[in-house]
Amino acid sequence: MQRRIIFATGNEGKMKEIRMILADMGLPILSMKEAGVEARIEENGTSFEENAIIKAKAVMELTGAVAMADDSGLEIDYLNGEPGIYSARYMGEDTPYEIKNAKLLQRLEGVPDEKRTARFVCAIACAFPDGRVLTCRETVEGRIGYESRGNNGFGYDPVFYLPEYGCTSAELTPEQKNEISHRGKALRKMRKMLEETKER
Ligand code: ITT
Repeated sequence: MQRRIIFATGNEGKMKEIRMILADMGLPILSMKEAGVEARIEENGTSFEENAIIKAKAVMELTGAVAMADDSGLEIDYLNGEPGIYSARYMGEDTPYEIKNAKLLQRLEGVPDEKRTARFVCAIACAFPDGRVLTCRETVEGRIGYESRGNNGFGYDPVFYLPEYGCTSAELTPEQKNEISHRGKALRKMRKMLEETKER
């Protein structure tokens, strides 16, 4: 069987970034769609790691191939970590991000700079057919801005302000975002873990 990794995500924004970040991995990275996997996986874990493992294992079991998954989200300190693991489901899965982002800005109206701290979190899980599972987690720290800005990226990027860059993550180029993002850092860490365990 040809060696490949199936990425257990239905999120096109994530998949685009994953392809760029793992471009030099040396083996094919297929989306579920490309692998012909159709699955509605219930993410009923209580942490990013648990949900990443649930998704990776489900696709590994369906295909018999090595499967990876990304579970990620935005934690806003002023909102006690909301939306967190519920980031995709916040205000409903199908609600446009212009509305979700506007709601977050409204909930932080009048909140001063120093209390607007937030981070994107990304947990990556890799599930092997022999039952082993590897996980890792990375974050990127920032603040919730005062308005939506930028057209790059996806999801909450337009309201995630990076003070060191003076812009939101939706105003970074895809290369810049992948260099510093929770997802970029976590996927590079996972690639290293795979190389170290020689399980690529
Ligand atoms: P899959 O489970 O199919 O991968 P999903 O979108 O449901 O897709 P998650 O459950 O991991 O994935 O939810 C992640 C959500 O967190 C995502 O939908 C965005 O709302 C947000 N998010 C994660 N990473 C982000 C990023 O880099 N930029 C903007 N928003 C992000």
